[in-house]
Amino acid sequence: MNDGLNRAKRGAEMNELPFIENGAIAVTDGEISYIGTSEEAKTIIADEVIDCKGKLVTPGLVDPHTHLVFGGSREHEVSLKQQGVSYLDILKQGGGILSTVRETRKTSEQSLINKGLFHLDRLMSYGITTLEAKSGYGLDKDTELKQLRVIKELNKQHAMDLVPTFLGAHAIPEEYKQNSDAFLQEMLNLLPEIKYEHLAEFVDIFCETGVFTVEQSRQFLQKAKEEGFQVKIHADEIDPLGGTEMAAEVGAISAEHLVGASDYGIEKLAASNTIAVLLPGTTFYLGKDKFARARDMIDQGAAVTISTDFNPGSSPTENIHLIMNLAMLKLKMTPEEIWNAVTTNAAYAINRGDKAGKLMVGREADIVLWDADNYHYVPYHYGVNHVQRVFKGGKQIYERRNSL
Ligand code: IZC
Ligand code: ZN
Repeated sequence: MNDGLNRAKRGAEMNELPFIENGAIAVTDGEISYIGTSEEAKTIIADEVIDCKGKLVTPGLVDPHTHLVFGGSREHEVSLKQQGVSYLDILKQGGGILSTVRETRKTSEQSLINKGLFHLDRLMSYGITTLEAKSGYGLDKDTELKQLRVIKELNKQHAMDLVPTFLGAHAIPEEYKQNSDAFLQEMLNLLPEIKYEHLAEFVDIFCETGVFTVEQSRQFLQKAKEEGFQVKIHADEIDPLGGTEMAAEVGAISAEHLVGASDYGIEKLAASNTIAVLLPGTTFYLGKDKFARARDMIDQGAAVTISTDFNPGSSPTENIHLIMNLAMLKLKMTPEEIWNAVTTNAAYAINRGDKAGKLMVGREADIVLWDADNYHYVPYHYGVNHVQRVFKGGKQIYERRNSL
């Protein structure tokens, strides 16, 4: 609903969730033409009426951080993890992201499209109607461009809206092991072509021990900005390097993970317009005890969103409802904060705040009908799918077979 804001909700605003008891929505030509009480809606003459009595109805969800397009999978690394080999050690040994890079390089464009459609259908079944998708499993010109073209094609072929991010700086490929600066320059050299072909809206980098330093990341993102891109950053995911404050300093649209953000980083973040994208599913799947400090961030006034981080290594799940459960249990977010996080704030984190994440007259009718009679129920009943029906631009794109 219209909250009167044309930016992400921050701090205490996140705890305000506008909702209508006994509400009704009318859709005309794919757009919302009425939203209000069902009493007032009685005068509307409709071709088709969907009875939502006793059901929660929300905007389509937005997932602001996925690594949707990849070859292969990484279940073979689970036993290594069980033996205590860390995520970053697996990467150092040439596995992890680099294993997915080898698979993605040898997978055809058509196979990546088929695989992407499969995962998109599953993401859609959880009520997601808009999502961000990153490249980053090519680390060479041909494969990075292949991934971005696949994302463009998926956006055409699938009902969901995809927003592309260039994450060429996701890891240091074997070929550049001794010269990460030269590799970053090679990725920067791709930007004019990416821009010209509208293949990405954002540029992202993995700032982490053994990957790219804070200074390399800062310079890389500044150059990407000069090329006309908005920037994102994987920051302080595993080691606390100070990427959080750097994201605020370079004016990143969003900073992702932030598990190791320092007091200073949180302070800088809260004073900036950078949106914190928190990924509790990843922390859970990496087997860590310490989660991102969402409470401190929100209480100090930051804008926060959450995401699946869907990827084959650190978060192999499309289940955004599980992420909502974890946000409640581990990030100590309130149901109101969680719903704002997966709708309007997620949309702003990918520059779609004026299109997605709110139910408003004049907007595309991206609507989810839930098997729940109140919004507290979804983060509470954990690990399962609560969606009954999903509509994109007024058209039904998903329906559960047996519903309550
Ligand atoms: O494939 O491991 N953190 N990138 C940075 C990832 C997780 C995805 C992966
Ligand atoms: Zn990521």
